[in-house]
Amino acid sequence: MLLRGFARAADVALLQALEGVTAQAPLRHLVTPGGHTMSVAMSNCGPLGWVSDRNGYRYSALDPLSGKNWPAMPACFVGLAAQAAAQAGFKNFQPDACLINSYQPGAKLSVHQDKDEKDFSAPIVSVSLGLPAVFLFGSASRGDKPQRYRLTHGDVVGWGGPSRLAFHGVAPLADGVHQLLGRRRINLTFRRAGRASAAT
Ligand code: MD3
Ligand code: FE
Repeated sequence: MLLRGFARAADVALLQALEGVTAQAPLRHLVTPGGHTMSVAMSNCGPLGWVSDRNGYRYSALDPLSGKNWPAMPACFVGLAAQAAAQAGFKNFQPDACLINSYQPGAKLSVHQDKDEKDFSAPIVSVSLGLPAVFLFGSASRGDKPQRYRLTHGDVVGWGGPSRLAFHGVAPLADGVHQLLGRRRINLTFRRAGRASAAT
């Protein structure tokens, strides 16, 4: 479900909270198991963070750069993710991981599935900030031609049910200047990476 502009009213608060997070856990370019350095810079907040290195992809409670826990998820992040999930029909979404993706012009994310989480019944909620991106949304099989969506500042998307394991990616970011973020796009993806939370 695409919620156009859902995060717009909170943009300044989100970016301010993000600065606090990246001051503790800086954005960095991870290396894939195949030895390629990713063009997207990443960090995390919350109990679990997604990491990649020569040994594989996984979620870790510790930031490999600092050896310490990832910073806590700011309250404005959690609130927005839960509100968006509810709007998309997922009650009680309690994310335990927030991956922060930072794109500069030319950065891209090749088509992939998100399969490193334990709980596929939970949705993924993504928040786009800054420069617009072309999001590629495929089906459950890699070969199908993906649909293209332009995601702009403040757009929020909830992916659940049959979409949860869809192939997806981001086309190389076109250059531009955004009023708040300059030559940059930030995407926050909220996930349930560990085991399912108890129903309430
Ligand atoms: C659809 N990020 O971090 S967010 C990723 O814009 C990722 O940075 C992209 O793909 C970005 O893994 C897209 C939207 C998204 C995230 C997870 C999904 C879409 C998804 C999982 C399943 C289906
Ligand atoms: Fe993904």
